[in-house]
Amino acid sequence: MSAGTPTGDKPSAHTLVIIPTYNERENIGLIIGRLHAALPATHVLVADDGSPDGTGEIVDKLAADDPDGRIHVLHRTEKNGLGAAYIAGFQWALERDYQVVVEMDADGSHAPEQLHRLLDKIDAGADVVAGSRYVPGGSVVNWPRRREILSRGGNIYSQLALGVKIKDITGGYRAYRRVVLETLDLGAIESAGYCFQIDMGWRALQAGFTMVEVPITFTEREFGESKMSGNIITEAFTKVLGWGMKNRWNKLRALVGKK
Ligand SMILES: Nc1nc2c(ncn2[C@@H]2O[C@H](COP(=O)(O)OP(=O)(O)OP(=O)(O)O)[C@@H](O)[C@H]2O)c(=O)[nH]1
Ligand SMILES: [Mg+2]
Repeated sequence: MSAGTPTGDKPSAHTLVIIPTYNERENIGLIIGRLHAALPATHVLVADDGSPDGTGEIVDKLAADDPDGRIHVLHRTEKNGLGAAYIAGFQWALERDYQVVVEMDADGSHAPEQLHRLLDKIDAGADVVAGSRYVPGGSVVNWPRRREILSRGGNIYSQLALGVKIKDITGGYRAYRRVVLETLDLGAIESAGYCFQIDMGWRALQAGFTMVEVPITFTEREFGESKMSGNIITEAFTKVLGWGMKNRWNKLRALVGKK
């Protein structure tokens, strides 16, 4: 058993990994197989938005064939963005007794073999753990220059606009302690794409939860299509600016009110 294998009554012994999917038939079986090879006791919920390529049905079959009942599927009827799929998955997790909920992409960008790094920090007391490309030891594999500039720029922009020290607040490899999801008003989150991770992180920090980063190796997808679009980037840009300004305004008002 490796150092990172969850045992006993640690929160990580009750982990659900949520994987949102839209047309990931080449990837989904591979990623679930890798996850269970790395951490056999972990449960998975695939939140599929009615993928036309049959991803949902592939997972139905994997679930039926898993004697340990670790694989679950949420069949959603419309493509509504990764954020809405995660919210539905979080609600599903909270109706059951999972203690840790993980976000992971289907496309292999988030290595299941590194999940223990996130879970170890949860077991050590962190509320939210972000897998980070931009802390020492973190890295990105196979990214075109343009993509890296966009990601680094988005993170620097978010740090400045929100005044937070998280180096990779846009990343989508995260672990949440159950209480965080119970506390946040999940129904109020509207962010669809890229912005969803910033939104969740910002809300958790605002609510007073601790967020720590652990280094990860992020590998760009080999199979299937990217869903990144101009709309997603514009949404993030304007929303983050709005949150930062609102926060500073509230602080200023509180300061003036005290005088
Ligand atoms: N359920 C659901 N999942 C989605 C949707 N859009 C994206 N996803 C999934 O969310 C995860 C991340 O999407 P990607 O297309 O990899 O986005 P990305 O990582 O920003 O883009 P790439 O760098 O090109 O991979 C993948 O598992 C997708 O299948 C959606 O509308 N609904
Ligand atoms: Mg991806």
